[in-house]
Amino acid sequence: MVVYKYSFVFVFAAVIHLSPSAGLAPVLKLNNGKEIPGFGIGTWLGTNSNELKGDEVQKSVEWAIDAGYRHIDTAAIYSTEDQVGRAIKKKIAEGVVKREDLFVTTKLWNTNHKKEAVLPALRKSLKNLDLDYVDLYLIHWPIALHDNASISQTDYVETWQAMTDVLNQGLTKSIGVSNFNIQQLERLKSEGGVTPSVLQVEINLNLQQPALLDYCKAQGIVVVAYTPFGNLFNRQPSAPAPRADDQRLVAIAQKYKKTVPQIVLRYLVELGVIPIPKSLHKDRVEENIQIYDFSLTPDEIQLLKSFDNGYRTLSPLFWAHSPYFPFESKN
Ligand code: 1BO
Repeated sequence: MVVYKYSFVFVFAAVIHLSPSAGLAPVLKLNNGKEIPGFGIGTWLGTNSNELKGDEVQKSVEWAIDAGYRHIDTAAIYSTEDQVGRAIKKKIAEGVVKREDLFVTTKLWNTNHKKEAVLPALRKSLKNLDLDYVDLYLIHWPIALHDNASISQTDYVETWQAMTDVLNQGLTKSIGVSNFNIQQLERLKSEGGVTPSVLQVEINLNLQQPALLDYCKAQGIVVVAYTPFGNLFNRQPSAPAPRADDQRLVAIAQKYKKTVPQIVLRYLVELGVIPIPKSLHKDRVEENIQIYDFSLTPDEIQLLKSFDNGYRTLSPLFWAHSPYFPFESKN
């Protein structure tokens, strides 16, 4: 599904970067013929983050666009859509990019799964973003909630049908889902009529999800990887190895004159998924996307593969009694 073969990715990436509007990452083709940049900036500050402060997300998106990112990920629940919108507006006004150069994703929150709630929720996100359309609209979770946060029995197939309606109205160019499992994707295909273009899930060294990736590849569904660093920075101290100071990873990083996070991001790109790392630090935003001038050897890939042990950093067990909970009910 990768449009440009790795053998000339370096040359291609270098060439397209000469044009100010083109991005640094090669693009992948979606199952509806549209293109998605193969690397993005995330704007979810995580479950442990404090309240959003000032314009820190806006700044990170501005740095990202300047550094060659063309794919921006947000969601209604992140409360970052307005900052993403302001960053986009600023970079368009400065002439760095045009709207059509950017790929913007947002997501439907769980309290808006009833079919009549989907269109108003998307309109609200568009208003927050100050955009006429998004490139991708995702159902954030297969789990539906009532406004008081209790579990609702609304079936995600009903939600998916409303997603196809907003697609047909042109308010989004593509639709997809996040945090769905294989059985749930199968149901969308057989009962929902339209195969999602994208699945966004947690993918990192501890959670590589090979069966899910094989399934998506066979179905032509592009996979976007959130939390790409997993536990590299000791996010959950009890979580399994590796950490960023793991000597095996440090040795690979030194060999390519890269950092350990860059090695991990390169590995994810070679797995065929689209990482969306977030950072509020300018140097890291810039560094993260600099992964298109080297590739890993089969032995290095084997080592990175060996860290997969199915460990999730995000498993919202407080929703485990939903009939649509997508994960194992124990971590
Ligand atoms: C609750 C947010 C999970 C990652 O999108």
